[in-house]
Amino acid sequence: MSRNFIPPHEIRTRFSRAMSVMYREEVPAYGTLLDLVRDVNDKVLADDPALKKKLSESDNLERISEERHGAIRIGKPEELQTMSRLFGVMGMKAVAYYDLTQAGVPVHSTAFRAIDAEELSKSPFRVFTSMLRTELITDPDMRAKCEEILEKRDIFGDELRFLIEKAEKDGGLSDEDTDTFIMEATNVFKWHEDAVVDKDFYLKLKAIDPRAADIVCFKGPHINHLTPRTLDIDEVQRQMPLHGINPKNVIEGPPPSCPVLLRQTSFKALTEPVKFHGVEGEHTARFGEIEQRSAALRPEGRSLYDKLLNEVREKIKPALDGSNAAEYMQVLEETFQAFPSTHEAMREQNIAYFQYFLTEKGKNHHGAVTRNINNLIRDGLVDYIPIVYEDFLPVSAAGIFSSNASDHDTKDLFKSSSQEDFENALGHEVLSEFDLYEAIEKASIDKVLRYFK
Ligand code: OOG
Ligand code: NI
Repeated sequence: MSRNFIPPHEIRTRFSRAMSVMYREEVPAYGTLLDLVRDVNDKVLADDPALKKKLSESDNLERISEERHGAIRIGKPEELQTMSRLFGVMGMKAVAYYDLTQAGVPVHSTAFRAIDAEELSKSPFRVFTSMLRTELITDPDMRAKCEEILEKRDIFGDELRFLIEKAEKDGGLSDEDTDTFIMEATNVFKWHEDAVVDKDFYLKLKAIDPRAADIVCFKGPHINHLTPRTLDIDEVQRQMPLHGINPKNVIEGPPPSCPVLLRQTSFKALTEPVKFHGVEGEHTARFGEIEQRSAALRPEGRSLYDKLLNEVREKIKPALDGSNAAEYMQVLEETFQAFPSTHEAMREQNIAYFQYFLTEKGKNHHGAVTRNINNLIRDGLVDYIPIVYEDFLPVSAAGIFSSNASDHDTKDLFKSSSQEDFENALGHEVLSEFDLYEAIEKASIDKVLRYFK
């Protein structure tokens, strides 16, 4: 790479900051949430010097409260392909496939993110990207109209296309080009108050599916939420109402006692004024979310997680009015007693991924040892920490769509799984998240074992 090029992780960081500034301006409640997250994080660190020390070794404390993900929804394969190239400039690749039709939402998705350990530690910022499946709009007339509207639009513009091509051709972007690139890229995701359809069409499409209306009726794929990292999600959830923001009823994901995957919650999507060809109306889509991440699970761990979560849902579904929230959390907690609660147990049962490193004792050790990772751990020469889960909760993603976009219960409307269709639209395959975690784990084991050679 030329010396004058800005490294992809820096473009990614600048992009996530620019998005944060824009979104705070667009959605003041999001700014309030960010302030709250920062206050709670500061307090957690002040109250727990050991945690502060530990985090200062692995994370940049100044950036602890920054955004970790955002989400967008797009309308056609050409947009997905260009999106893939746009995120590619920032070192982000399509990882994992999420079939949201399983929850009655007519989209399927991937997450664009950095993939290796070093890049992730520099900036883990990721964007959950969903594409509308117009073929699931059953009314032929409405479907044709949606496709016609989407066909006509160009959400990127010439300048941005030019810079994407330039970055691909030259292998990077200069500082100046990076500034323009960030400005243009951020623009793609900004809010447009003026819808591109009339109010009747909007209402008709919204009645078919509110997410379809969110995608088709506006000029571009406005960012629909950003999500900073919190060190105490239960506390932020508790405090949201005290700051005038209205949280969802329950935190999604595993219970507090089970440090796997991620837990997340958000404030309910806001109803905002928009104009339909000059006619006043409103639209509900945008919100603010928080996340707390833990261990990435192997397929076996994921199956156990899914199984237990399904058991929970068979026993109790969180009511839309929040009336059974406490009971839900209790059932969740009880059901997940069947899940190992310590990382040690997860390692023994081989259900999570770990990163291995030399202890001080290991670094000072001279002489022969058996090159067996378990013995090295037993002898205190090697230790391990879980690999952080960098992806999304499929069920949880669906939960977000349904509880934020409408008040209807999630329906099991569409049933087909179609990763292949998605990959055809994308123009290439998505990466397997499991393969990526496996590679990070293996590289860390190899490195440790090489030391004792
Ligand atoms: C995406 C929802 C997925 C998450 O945190 O699970 C997501 C959407 O609402 O468009 O961001
Ligand atoms: Ni999200």
